Amino acid sequence: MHARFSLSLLLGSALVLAACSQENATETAAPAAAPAAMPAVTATIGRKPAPPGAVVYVIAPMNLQTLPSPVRVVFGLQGAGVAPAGVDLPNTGHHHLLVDTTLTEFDQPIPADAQHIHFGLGQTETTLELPPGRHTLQLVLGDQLHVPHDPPLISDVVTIVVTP
Ligand SMILES: [Cu+2]
Repeated sequence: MHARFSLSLLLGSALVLAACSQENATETAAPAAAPAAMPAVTATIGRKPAPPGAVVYVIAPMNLQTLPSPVRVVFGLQGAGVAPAGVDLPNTGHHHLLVDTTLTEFDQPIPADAQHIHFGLGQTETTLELPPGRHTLQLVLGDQLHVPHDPPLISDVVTIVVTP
């Protein structure tokens, strides 16, 4: 039910109406009518609860390391599992690597661009081509819809210097 409902949200409100019970459909169509029962659209997208004690961290490179490009980045995750994007399993997610940026919006899908790299196949490492200079790396886990967990599972920032 949850997966079907979430997928339907991507496909449009018409499918939400078809997929959900009459009660939910009514609230989705008119969230202002029942603000206490279902706090608006954000809650219908929702955020997966983070498994208590779960930690995401950068295994390599080390903070303040100086190294040449390409840079091999290894993702660490404890207390939660890796699942491919689109797979709705409790206590799982897939990695996202933030390069020279950070995340400020946790209630919506993580952007997908050169600075927000998704590993939707469940990868746990990557190799980055980076220009010489100082760079920051940070990992954040996202759920099957690329939305951070609640609270977000986000790593410490790793700062590196790439040599010419
Ligand atoms: Cu993603």
